[in-house]
Amino acid sequence: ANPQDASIDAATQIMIKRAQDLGIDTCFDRNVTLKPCSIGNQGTCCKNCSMGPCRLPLPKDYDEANDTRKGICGATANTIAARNFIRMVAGGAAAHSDHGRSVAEVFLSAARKETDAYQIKDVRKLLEIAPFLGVATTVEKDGAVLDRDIDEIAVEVGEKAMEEWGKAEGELEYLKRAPKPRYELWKKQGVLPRNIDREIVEIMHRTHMGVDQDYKNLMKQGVRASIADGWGGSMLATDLQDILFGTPYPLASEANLGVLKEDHVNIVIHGHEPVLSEMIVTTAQKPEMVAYAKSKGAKGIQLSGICCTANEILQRHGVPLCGTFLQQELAIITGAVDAMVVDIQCIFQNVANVAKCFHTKLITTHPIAKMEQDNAIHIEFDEHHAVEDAEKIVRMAIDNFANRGAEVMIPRQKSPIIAGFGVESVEYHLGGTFRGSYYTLNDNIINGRIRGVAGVVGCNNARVKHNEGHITVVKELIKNDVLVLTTGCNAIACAMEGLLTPESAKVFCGPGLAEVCETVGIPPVLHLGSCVDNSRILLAATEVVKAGGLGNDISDLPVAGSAPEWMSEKAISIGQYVVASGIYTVFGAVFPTAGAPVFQRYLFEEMEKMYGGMWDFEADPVKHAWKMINHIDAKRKALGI
Ligand code: BF8
Ligand code: SF4
Repeated sequence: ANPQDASIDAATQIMIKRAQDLGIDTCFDRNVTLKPCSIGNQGTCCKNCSMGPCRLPLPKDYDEANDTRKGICGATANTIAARNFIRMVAGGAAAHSDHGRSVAEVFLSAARKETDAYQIKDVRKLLEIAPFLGVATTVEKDGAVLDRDIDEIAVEVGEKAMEEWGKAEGELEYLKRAPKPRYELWKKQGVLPRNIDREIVEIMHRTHMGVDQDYKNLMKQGVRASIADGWGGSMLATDLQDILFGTPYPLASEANLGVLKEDHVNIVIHGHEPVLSEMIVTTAQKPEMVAYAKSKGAKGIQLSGICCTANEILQRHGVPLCGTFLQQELAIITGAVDAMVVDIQCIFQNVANVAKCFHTKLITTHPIAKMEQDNAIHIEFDEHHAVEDAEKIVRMAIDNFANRGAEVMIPRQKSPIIAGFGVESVEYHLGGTFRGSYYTLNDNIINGRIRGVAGVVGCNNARVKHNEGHITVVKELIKNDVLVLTTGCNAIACAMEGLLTPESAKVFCGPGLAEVCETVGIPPVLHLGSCVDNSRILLAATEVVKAGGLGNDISDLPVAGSAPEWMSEKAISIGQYVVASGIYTVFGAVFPTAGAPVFQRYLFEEMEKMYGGMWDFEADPVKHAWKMINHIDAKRKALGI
């Protein structure tokens, strides 16, 4: 790969070149040598039974009225594409929700005081979410209303939360967090999730050979499972993490490979679940650990993060971001990483091969995510001996400092950032004293200083130039007075590019947005956390609806969603719950239904009539942004503002 074609980021280009000089292949090189299958790419390859794979590419002379394509069993391109699409939803919803379940389990053992490694940190948030799970926060005694014991509330919240994954009857309690009209709409459409696990299992059943053969009915289940992710598993993950580890508030830090320090022990934490990373952060800050590092000749311990774990420990502790999804191999190629600690999701198996070329210890920590390579060390992390596990990992990294080779090369690039926004801090900065908490934000949207709000999120994808889509889309939006909320790898990309600072408003924003950012002192791009924290975007939208003046439901708001460089199944699940929540959502890179135009039209057009939100696809990032801006303008017009 030519480094200049592979990424817009200088540090990334430098490290790709270094990898090539050292004869180590990275995803950027494999992107050149490994071509994607053009039929799978279109979503029309079915391998759900062994009579296939049945491959139905879009013919050159495609004629919709005479589309006779079918598999051995007769499945049409629409059926196959819809089945594949909702299996992606199932994969994504499972990943987010199983992460949420792990957090809920730790939460419950903390509430029951079975572990002293974790405690309830944010009581205010506990009391805020309790009613949504049907847990009372007060008791009546002798005619007086008294506050209920916090420990008791916490245990009940934990138990009720766990039930969301597998209750026998009823529906998800947590859907009560959505605006009422949205909830009623889901009810009318018959897509209220019963419990999180069941909706995912039902996708696997319905897409098994010979079951559901109507793309509309398949999508109904896709929508239902995605809602169980966004308003269920992901939202519970965010809220319970906030209660256990603290609700984020804005703080300063730095981003990009340049945060690694040559004279420090570098521990890079990579993955998704803060249950592990929180403990490593606490441990690495202990004076005895720092002293131990010094005894081994280092000046201290430098933690940094990759992927969503990076966002989690950034937003709560200010730990710097080392890089995005596509920079995971490059971090090791600096030669300065003494340990890379991984848990679940978005971890390249090739990091083990790269680690072999250096002194880096690669430590896997999760029972469901191991590697076959023999240099991967498995230290299973468990909430019951979390402190010991974390100490073992940190000591291993410190002991490894002395084994560094001569060939350390850390690119100097890093950018200052302000991160750690959330529903609460947006309220603090853009709230008002009358008419609801988001009044000032709504007021600025109504008076046009802020044209609209966009959620720009999601992955990097080695098939497109690293960060180019992310940065072009976001810059075009803020230039046109659209406030951007970001999570996931888009947040890291924006951080590296210097867009997460209040000062960037003057340079990159249109006059209206610049004025608001300057007055309030916020960046034009607000970092809201990891991918499960897209639930913060849903809740912020709900607050905007509640504050009034912009319609009655999320679908009335001048807002849009985007994932310019998506690659994961999680992104499809997110996209689908955002659409089902009433938000127009544009994806870049490729769209996995291109081989089934009728089904694709269902997603891009018909869905709007059902949910007020719909999918779209645009690979060109400037056009991509303008599709969003045009949608925002249409919503403004409909509101008469
Ligand atoms: O959950 S944005 S590449 S890191 S999947 Fe993965 Fe995509 Fe990054 Fe986080 Ni989200
Ligand atoms: Fe082919 Fe049908 Fe089997 Fe899919 S389920 S592989 S379309 S025969």
